[in-house]
Amino acid sequence: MNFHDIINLAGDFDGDGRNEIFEFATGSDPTEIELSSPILISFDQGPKDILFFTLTLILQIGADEIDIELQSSTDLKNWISAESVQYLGRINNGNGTTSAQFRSTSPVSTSASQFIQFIISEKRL
Ligand SMILES: [Ca+2]
Ligand SMILES: [Ca+2]
Repeated sequence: MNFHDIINLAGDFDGDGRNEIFEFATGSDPTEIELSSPILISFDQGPKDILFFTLTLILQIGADEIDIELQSSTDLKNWISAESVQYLGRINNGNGTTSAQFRSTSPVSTSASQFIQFIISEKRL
């Protein structure tokens, strides 16, 4: 970000480790250091007390210029589109953001190591 309204999406004006496109996508302030994470990790209890890995990502409502892709990997080298992750829906947080929830389709107890990453990019028109 600079003072001429030309934004470098890869820049990090406030130095909090979140670049400008990430700040925009998650609804955080690009001029203030954030202390809370927009990504929450938990476990969701399914049928028969089976646990599933669950991710919640806070997103800015109306950030339609952004594409978000979910990818998974078992080795942190090879990433594929995350078909093993199910989108559960969104909850409106009442502050201009929503919490999008995703759940692994593999129970924790039967899963090998699984890594998830979000790819946030500018939508190509
Ligand atoms: Ca930042
Ligand atoms: Ca910030």
